[in-house]
Amino acid sequence: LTAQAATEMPVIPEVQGAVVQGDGDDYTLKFSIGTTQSSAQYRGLEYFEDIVEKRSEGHIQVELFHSAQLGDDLQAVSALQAGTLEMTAPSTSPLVSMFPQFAVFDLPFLFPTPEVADEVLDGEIGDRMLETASTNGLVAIGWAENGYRQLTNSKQAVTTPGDLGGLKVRTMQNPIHLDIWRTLGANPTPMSFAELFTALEQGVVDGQENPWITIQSSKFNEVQGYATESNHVYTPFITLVSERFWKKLPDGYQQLVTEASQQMGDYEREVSRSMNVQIKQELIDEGMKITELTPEQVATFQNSLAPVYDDWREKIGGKLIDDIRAVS
Ligand code: EAX
Repeated sequence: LTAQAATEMPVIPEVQGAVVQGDGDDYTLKFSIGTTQSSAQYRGLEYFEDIVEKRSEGHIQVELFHSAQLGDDLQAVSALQAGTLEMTAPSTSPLVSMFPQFAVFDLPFLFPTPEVADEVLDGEIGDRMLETASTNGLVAIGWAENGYRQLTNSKQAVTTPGDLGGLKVRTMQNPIHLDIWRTLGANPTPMSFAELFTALEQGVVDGQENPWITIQSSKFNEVQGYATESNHVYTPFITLVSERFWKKLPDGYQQLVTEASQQMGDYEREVSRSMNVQIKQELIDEGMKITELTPEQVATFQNSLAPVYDDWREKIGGKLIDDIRAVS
């Protein structure tokens, strides 16, 4: 399966662009993420490494870390602020406590298609958000895709909110996600992604929600027999740099890192979309019971979540939501 997956995957593109002259100094750029080495995200990082090392002629050495080796999402962000880690790319959701506007991405069923998400993130709204997030020791330079989230659990097939009664669901550390699962009747517990496999394995929680790629690459399917293709939230990844590191970089290298992060984002989205389809099929082949919701069943979830949407619309501000809606 792995060999087959590799042949169908968008290949890593040739590095484009001229060599960039720095200031003669050498730099080490440690880039850490929470997902594993077999994630679409990690493939994106490999491309980033390739671009930055080639175009700086090795003056910037990129070191990649996966599986939260250097800390979970929030710890990695703190490390950027402290200047002990140069780059990370978390989901936007755990960062809502720092950047309240990111909450908009956690609204249920906001993005009808990935292309709409691309248009919003790569357009004026996304640019504005990168600016807003470039504070407190962080420089935000680009977007990539975590993707549409699907519910998994160890107990039973879930096709209606009624099936969720009392189910212990891990959520990201984010108040909207907590509200979503509470409103649907589940019993949500926020925790970092780094703790999740163990919590599922030990039955601390019965279920979780993440895109298909993460479900497989983090081996959640080994401890979760059921999945529901709910597509309830589309989560972006945001690419962040330590401001302390950024200030040391000559302008040309800042430009190079920014371009590389954008190229990484474009490539990673392609890989993610291709893997997503393939991996869903692999999970089915491996015996996971996946329920595909009918449009009517999706509507039932949407209707149940209308109060969450309305409540957070007020807190987030209707203008931003309307601007995003106008894109789709
Ligand atoms: O960033 O916490 C989560 O479930 C995220 O989807 C995961 O960390 C990937």
